Amino acid sequence: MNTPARLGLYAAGLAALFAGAYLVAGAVVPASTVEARQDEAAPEHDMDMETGMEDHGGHEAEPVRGLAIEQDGYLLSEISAPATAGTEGVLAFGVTAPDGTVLDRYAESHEKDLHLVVVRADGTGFRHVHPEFDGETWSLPWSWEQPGTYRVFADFVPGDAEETLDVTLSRTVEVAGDYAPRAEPPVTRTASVDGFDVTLTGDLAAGAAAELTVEVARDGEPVTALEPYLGAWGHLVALREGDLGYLHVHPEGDDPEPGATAGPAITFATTAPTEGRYLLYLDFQVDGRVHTAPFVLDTGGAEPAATESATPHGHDGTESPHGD
Ligand SMILES: [Cu+2]
Repeated sequence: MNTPARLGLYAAGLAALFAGAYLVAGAVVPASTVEARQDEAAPEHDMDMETGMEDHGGHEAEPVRGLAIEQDGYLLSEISAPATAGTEGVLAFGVTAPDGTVLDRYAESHEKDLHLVVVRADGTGFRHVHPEFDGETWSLPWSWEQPGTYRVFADFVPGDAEETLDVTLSRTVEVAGDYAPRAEPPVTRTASVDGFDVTLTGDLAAGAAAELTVEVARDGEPVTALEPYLGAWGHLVALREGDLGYLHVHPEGDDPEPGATAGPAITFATTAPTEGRYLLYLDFQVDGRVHTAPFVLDTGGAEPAATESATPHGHDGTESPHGD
C-alpha cells in the first residue's frame, strides 16, 4: 500500500474514532453538565474578588465570533503583511468558501463588503479599515507602527449563502521587533482623540442586553455635527479582554439620512457573553474625518481593582498610545 492510501485509511479510522467518542459523550453527559462546565471555564481572567460571580445570566448573548480562522465553512487564508514595524508594504489575504473555492461574492453590510479590524494582542494599535477586492484577494497598503503580536479580523456577510450569515474570522500576525506590551488598561470611560473628548456611560452586563451611550464634545461644547459613517452615526467594536473575542454592537435608533448630522450622543446596545473586561473602540466622523475613541469597561460597571498582583508576569508598565 502506498503512503497516501495508508494515511487516508488512518485518517478515516481517526474520524470514525472521533465520531464515536462524540456520540458517546453526547449520550452519557447531560447537556446541563456541559453547560455548567462551559460556565466554569468562561471567566478565567481578571479575578474579581468582590463579587461571587455565581450568576452568569441567561446566555442569550450572540455567540462570540472572531476566535478562529474558520466559521460556517468559510476559511481565512494566511495573511501576508510587512514582517517588521516601520516597513511600508501591503496587507493581503483571501477567503475560501465552504466548497473550497475562492469566495468572490459578498453581501454589503454597513456599506462595505468586508470590514477589517486589526489590533495588537494588548489592545493597542486598533485600526478599522476597508481593503480592496480584486476578485480573489483583499489588500490594502500597510505598515505596522509597532512590533508585536496582532490579531486581524475579517468581518463580512458571504454572498453565496442562502441565509444571511455574519462571519468574523481572525488570524494572528507576528511583527518582529522589540516591544513592551501595555500593562492591563484600567476601566476607561473618557477618551481624548484628535481634539475631541468622548465620554461613555452605561454598563455592560453578562448575558443581558445593555445600553451604552457615547457623547462627543470639543472644547467643552457638545458636538452636534456628527456625520453618518458607513450608514450609522458611529461604529463600536467590542473585544473581550483575554481572548479578543469579537462582539457585535448594534447602534440604536434610526439609520441616518445621507447628509444629516446629529449628536452629541450615540447609543448602542450589546450583550456581553461573559463577565469580565472588554475593550471598546468607537469610530465616529466629523468634518469628513473618522476618529477612533478607545474605552475599557468591566461587566457590571465594576471599577478597577488597581492591584498589580493580578498581572502574573509583571508587565513593565510601559504606556503605549492607542492606535490611530
Ligand atoms: Cu468597517
